[in-house]
Amino acid sequence: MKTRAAIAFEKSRPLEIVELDLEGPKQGEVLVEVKATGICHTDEFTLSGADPEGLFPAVLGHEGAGIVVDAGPGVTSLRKGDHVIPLYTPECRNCPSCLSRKTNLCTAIRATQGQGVMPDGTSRFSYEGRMVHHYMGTSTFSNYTVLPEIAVAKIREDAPFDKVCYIGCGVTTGIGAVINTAKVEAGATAIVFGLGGIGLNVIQGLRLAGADMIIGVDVNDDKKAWGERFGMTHFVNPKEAGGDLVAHLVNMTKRGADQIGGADYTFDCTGNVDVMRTALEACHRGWGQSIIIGVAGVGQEVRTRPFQLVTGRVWKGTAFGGARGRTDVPRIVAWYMDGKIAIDPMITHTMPLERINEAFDLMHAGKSIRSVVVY
Ligand code: NAD
Ligand code: AHE
Ligand code: ZN
Repeated sequence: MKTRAAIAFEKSRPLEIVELDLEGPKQGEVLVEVKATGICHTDEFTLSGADPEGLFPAVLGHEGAGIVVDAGPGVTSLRKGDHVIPLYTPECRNCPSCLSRKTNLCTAIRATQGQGVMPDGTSRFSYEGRMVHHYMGTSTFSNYTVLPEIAVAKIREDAPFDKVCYIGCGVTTGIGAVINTAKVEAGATAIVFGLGGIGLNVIQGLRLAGADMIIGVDVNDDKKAWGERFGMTHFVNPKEAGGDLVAHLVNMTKRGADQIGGADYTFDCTGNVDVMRTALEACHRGWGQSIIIGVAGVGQEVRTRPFQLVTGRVWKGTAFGGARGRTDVPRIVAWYMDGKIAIDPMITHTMPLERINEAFDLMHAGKSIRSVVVY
């Protein structure tokens, strides 16, 4: 069949809207009509050429929602008409990682996913006879996409596609980082670095968990009002921290008889390795945990004095907020439908596929929180 899609032919070039050839679903796969897709900073990261796993040409996009329109042989848990969210972190419930109950990082199809192909080693996408890569196993910048059954969460039918697509990455990552990875407790003190599409969801997760002090840090002053809307209690622009951001944040979080400062939890939502270091060092000695969410480009490495860890600070990372997609995503959709979490105000722009490059321009200019393409 033919499908309208935005292709990344090469790094750092605008996406091109073309008619692609798409093969139907094979064993264990489903064909999904994507109704809407968000544009996450990670799409930009890969398009920029910074992603060590980046492959071109590719159909990017990993934050979608849509409807199953066909199922290949052997598919048992989905059928035509099901409303779904594609999962870049699948949940096979059978691999050693799924069975460990210690991680959400299912390994069933991770190798082929990283090679831009389906689990049988081939791509379903082609253009003018040339193979086009899948991306993160989802490729939601195509109106139709093929997905392995284990990489699809079935959701309720009354959930609006143009909003719940954001649960396919940003919402789940931010809230999950708080609840699943950090396991933040009521009364905690937290610092969130980077108040974009992920950071604001960390903030709403912290409010949900009952954190007392929620400090937001961003180089863009416009983000102060955004953070406050979702529960941020204090804002810091690093430029106004007197040259030593760690000392400034530690000072702000001083409490107790010994007046030792530092947050119980910090979250990097920037992907900047210097910010990651600041986030770790702004943690409370003895127990503070710093969670890395941002993804850093090829060749980038984190650094700190080992003494920071010797004195009890903990460095952790999280992918997809530690969520097990087929189990957790339908629950997060229900939280949204019940009004427990906000999504609508964070979707600042919607556009047709033809204007998808504007979403990247808005992101670069710091003018959007989330842009969503509606097919
Ligand atoms: P975004 O562009 O919407 O937001 C980034 C924010 O960081 C912006 O507000 C920007 O002003 C701010 N910022 C940039 N440099 C800063 C600095 N030095 N100090 C403070 N603030 C700074 O991006 P997003 O969609 O929120 O994504 C954030 C990061 O999370 C990206 O690296 C993305 O790739 C990553 N991500 C990771 C996961 C995961 O599963 N681990 C999931 C989604 C996104
Ligand atoms: N491919 C990159 C890393 C990119 C990355 O870390 N991706 C996150 C999701 S970001 C979603 O917006 C992730 O899930 N990572 C775990 C995994 O298995 O990919 C690189 O550095 O090679
Ligand atoms: Zn993402």
